[in-house]
Amino acid sequence: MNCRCTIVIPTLNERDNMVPLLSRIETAGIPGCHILVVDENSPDGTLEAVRAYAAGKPHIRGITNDGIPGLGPSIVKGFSLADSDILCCMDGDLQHDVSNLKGLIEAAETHDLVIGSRYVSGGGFAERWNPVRVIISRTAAWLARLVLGVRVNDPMSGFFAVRREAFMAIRPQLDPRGFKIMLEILYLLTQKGNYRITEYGITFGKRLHGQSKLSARVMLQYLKMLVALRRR
Ligand SMILES: Nc1nc2c(ncn2[C@@H]2O[C@H](COP(=O)(O)OP(=O)(O)OP(=O)(O)O)[C@@H](O)[C@H]2O)c(=O)[nH]1
Ligand SMILES: [Mg+2]
Repeated sequence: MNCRCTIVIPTLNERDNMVPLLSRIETAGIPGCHILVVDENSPDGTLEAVRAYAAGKPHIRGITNDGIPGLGPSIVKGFSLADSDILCCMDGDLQHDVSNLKGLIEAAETHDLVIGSRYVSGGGFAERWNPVRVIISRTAAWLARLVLGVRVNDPMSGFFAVRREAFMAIRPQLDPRGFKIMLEILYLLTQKGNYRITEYGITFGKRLHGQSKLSARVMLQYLKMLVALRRR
């Protein structure tokens, strides 16, 4: 998979979102772009839908996460398999707007980490978000800044691009069970210093099909991750 950019899409029960997402990415006009879907054994047939769509398209692949289960390990697995210069991650639920993809990837030509951000100029929400979710998101971001000292507006983002060289430099230090992998990458690159990090405005959409995986357990995992990272 030697190409300029690989877009890694972690999935858990996203069958109905996959064909619209893959076809939107294909028509977005991103040169030399490959897509790698890393599925968590979804019982709803997500992987089958991806493979059916990808038939005869060598630039699209769907694999199963057969290692440590979870979102973070799936992304790390996808990034580790891709040998493109730029590694990009986006959700499989259509909440990440494909029209932001080209700009995000282009910004990674001159930066080591580009964070798709809802809270910088050009970023925002496609429609009014549930106020409880806004409070959870803002609090989680504030905690990341407080505990880890990261100076970015949207440290929780799952829409980002990282240069492979930078990813490989911190790969041995990543917690294989890691949860908010972008935040972990950001923290490790910041600790090392000398990496070019920027935020790029993205529009965050509403989930159309399938269910959110955000739960009290996920929030607790996040708090544990902040403490574990800080202790390292
Ligand atoms: N491979 C893998 N993918 C996952 C796992 N959990 C969630 N995902 C995928 O990761 C992406 C983000 O998960 P979401 O549940 O949408 O999380 P979110 O966007 O923070 O929450 P919502 O705004 O409520 O949708 C989606 O593409 C999910 O299908 C997992 O354990 N393994
Ligand atoms: Mg989502």
